[in-house]
Amino acid sequence: MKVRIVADSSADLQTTEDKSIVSVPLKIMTDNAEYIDDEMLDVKSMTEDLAEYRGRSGSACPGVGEWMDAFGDADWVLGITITSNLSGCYNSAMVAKETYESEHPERKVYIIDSLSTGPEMKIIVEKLQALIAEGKAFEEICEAIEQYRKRTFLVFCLKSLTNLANNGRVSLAVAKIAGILGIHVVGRASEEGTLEQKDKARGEKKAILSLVKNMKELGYRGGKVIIDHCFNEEAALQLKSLIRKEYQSADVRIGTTKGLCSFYAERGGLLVGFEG
Ligand code: X90
Repeated sequence: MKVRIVADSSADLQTTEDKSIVSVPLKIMTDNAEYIDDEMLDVKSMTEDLAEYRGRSGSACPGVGEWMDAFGDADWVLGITITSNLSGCYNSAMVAKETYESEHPERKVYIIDSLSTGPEMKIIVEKLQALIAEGKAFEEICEAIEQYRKRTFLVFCLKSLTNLANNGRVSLAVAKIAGILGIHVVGRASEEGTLEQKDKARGEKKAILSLVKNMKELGYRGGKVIIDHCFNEEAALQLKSLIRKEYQSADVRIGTTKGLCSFYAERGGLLVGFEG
């Protein structure tokens, strides 16, 4: 029995050696270059290129064929995508599911629309791994993960929303706030899976305090936290120590954004997935 977790690359995960997790890359494009968000991508040099670049840029989700390839020959596929409200990933994964199941009637695919991205997807993937390890049946896993997702959340802090605004993923009004020097936009993934601005903070210190406040408002009481940063380890460490000051035994881990989230969160951005 082969079980596989498949996540698009906005989850900031990489394909594992045993292929128990497979990452399906999105692409980032400019007029001069195309960056494939896989393990070969040099995220640092992409971010540096983009900081210099003044032309159009955008992203593209994987197609049905790429999802099918990622499913491989698994008996059970548990897939997870970035929010369907900002990307076509979920739609193409669902078409792949239909095709895969009709070609192999004995195999099963479940696709989760995370209504989020980055570290919240990581937290859901970890829960999937635990459910699989417990030896649960396919339907039990699907049911349990739907329950679990009700109490996972994503908050973020961004210094620039230029790429989000240029690609129509956030309103120009919100993007302009972040354009003011030193202002950080603090927000969350809304229940509909869109960017919801919650606060604007002058300076990083205030932004980090606001992140903690927003986490608590969403019911954070010391559960698991994953912080993915875009070249801002210092802020991630500050946030971690602030959380640990109040919740000494909390499992708080720090990771880095891969290509897609680095493109949209931009340098300095923090994405925080957690259990509420
Ligand atoms: O299909 C595509 O081309 C991908 C488009 C993705 C657009 C949004 C990416 C957001 C990345 C930014 C901050 C967190 C936002 C959370 C909203 C649910 C990260």
